[in-house]
Amino acid sequence: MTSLPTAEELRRLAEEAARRCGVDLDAVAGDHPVTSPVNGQHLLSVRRQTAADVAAAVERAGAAFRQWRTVPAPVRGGLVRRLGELLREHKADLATLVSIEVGKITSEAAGEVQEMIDICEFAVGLSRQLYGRTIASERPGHRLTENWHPLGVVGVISAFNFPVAVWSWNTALALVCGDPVVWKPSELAPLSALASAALLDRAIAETGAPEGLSQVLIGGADVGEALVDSPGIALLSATGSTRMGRAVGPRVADRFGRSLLELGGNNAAIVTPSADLDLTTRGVVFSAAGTAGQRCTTMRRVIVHEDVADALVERVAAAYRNLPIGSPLEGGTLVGPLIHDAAYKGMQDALQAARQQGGEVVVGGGRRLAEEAPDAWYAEPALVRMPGQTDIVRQETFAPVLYVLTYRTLEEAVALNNDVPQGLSSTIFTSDQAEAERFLAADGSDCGIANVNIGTSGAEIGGAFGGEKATGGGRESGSDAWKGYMRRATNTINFSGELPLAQGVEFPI
Ligand code: UN1
Repeated sequence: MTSLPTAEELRRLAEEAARRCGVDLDAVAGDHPVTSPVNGQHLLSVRRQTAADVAAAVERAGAAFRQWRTVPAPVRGGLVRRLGELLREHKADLATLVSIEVGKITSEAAGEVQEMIDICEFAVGLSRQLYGRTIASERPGHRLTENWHPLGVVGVISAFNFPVAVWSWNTALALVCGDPVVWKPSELAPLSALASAALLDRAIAETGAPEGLSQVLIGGADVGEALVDSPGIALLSATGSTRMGRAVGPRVADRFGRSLLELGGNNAAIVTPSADLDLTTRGVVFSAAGTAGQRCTTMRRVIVHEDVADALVERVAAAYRNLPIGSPLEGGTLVGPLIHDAAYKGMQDALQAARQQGGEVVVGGGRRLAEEAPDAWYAEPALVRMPGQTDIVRQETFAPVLYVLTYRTLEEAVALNNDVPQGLSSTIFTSDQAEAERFLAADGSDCGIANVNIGTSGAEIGGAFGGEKATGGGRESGSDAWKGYMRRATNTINFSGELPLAQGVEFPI
């Protein structure tokens, strides 16, 4: 493994990539520091908005809404088509920014931008398919239909771990649905956000769409809170911790706003005796150690049948021992840094708690590259055997810690899968179709995502993405998640010349 890039190298790479995407770095200069987890060093600073700026941004978006809602949806799709083209053109630039700001390895950073391109293509198709229904009316000479209309301004609060894709899921759908977007990106990844927004601004200018459709607010919790409380935000889509969602949900509900919450996960794999252990090992290691354990879909628990537990642990441990950990910008690296010191500390605290609760750390947990980069936090993914589903296992630690539990019966395994507060993603590795079906059935996994013979992470954009319980219940991305971005109007049209009342009611006057 060669050494980590210097701050100068990262700064130059980031500035060049941001400029190519259309960011005017002089115009956005300010006092909000951008630090790279790759070497833990300060790169540059950008301007920070305050709560006072939120009202103005929401107002501009509101003005754009009043125009945009009357533009035919397929025409709105033209804007998203152009955005998709620009994202394709600048895929490598955006991926570089994502790697530098949040430490994703090159392939995963490019994959994140690919998700953005994919959702744009999905949304363009959708712009001709915002279907309502025709419903049989019980009255003669009446037509009963359903129409979907633009909802209003969408607020997006996104997290560091998918600093741009989650915005694009919301934005591509919102725009074809007729809604402007006000975005508060993670304060840890402002450049990736400014670059994405610059591409959208260019698409807006080129297609003649209203300027106010896209607003970005770089800032901290005060900006997020102002967005949450803003009456001009019709839908607030927030990704982050369960603690954040618990604060946001009731505040939005209090003003009768809509919220879409994507919160914590505690995703498990059940591994049955008939599982192909080589395939299982690959699926487990990608989902547990990939993205340095910092996806909301990261696999945090393996619930393995006692007959194959030792064999699986041996395979996963062997893979963990060989994981290339280091600079995410270097080809061949599979595990980059944690986002910051607090993430590393959280991981160490979880490992200590696991040991106290009877766990045994089989491999990993140590720190790497500390001498070379004392402010960067490279951690060895940890594999921990646990005697049961103790308190620490039931919590989400946003770091690469994989707990292994054993089971005897499938009922027991499914009960363990479900017996955590969160309900995002889950999977079963098996060659037995009946076992797979039992896992997917109504009394099987209680998660929003339930897979067979793949990991818990890395979902495609075509399906609805989200989870139950403490995960927040929101669904974004594919399938019919677009309905969350529109309002439904039920229309009854009478062409009979009479006035028959429903339910046989008589009202002679
Ligand atoms: C997230 O971690 O917030 O399924 C989103 C996945 C990605 C999205 C993750 N497509 O892992």
